[in-house]
Amino acid sequence: MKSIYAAALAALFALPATAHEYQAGAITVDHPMAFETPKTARVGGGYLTITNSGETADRLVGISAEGFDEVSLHETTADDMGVARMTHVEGVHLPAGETVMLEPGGLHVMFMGLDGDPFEEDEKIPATLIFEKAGRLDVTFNVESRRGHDAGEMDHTSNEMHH
Ligand SMILES: [Cu+2]
Repeated sequence: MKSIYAAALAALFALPATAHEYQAGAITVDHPMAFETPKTARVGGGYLTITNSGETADRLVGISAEGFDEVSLHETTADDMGVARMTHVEGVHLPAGETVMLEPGGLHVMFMGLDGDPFEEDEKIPATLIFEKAGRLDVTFNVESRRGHDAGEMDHTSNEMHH
């Protein structure tokens, strides 16, 4: 088992410099990030991984960040025709002992009101996540380049909003 442990440890230290995590009670938030957006984008998506290592379920009930018209929780779903739509969600259920990903094509944070001020690579976006039980947690979303990511993530650069 020792070699597996060593490999895991090596992998840990091999994480890119952009990896970062935050903790509040039983909740760990890993690597909040957003992709850079085109200059004309009005909205930008935010992504993160939430692990609830507690014995009871929790819930992400909101997010706030200064400098935006609105920041909310969204989910992208495909309708019967395969057309992607974004809908506002009231909260994200965080079952005990489980990890929930907010990622492109699924649950995500939507930063609205970017008009004229796009997300740029290496920009940092301070935000506060609000959990029902764990309370408030200040995090920083790191803006990353789209290079190396496929077009499947492009839905958040669209100027179209579907509700
Ligand atoms: Cu959205």
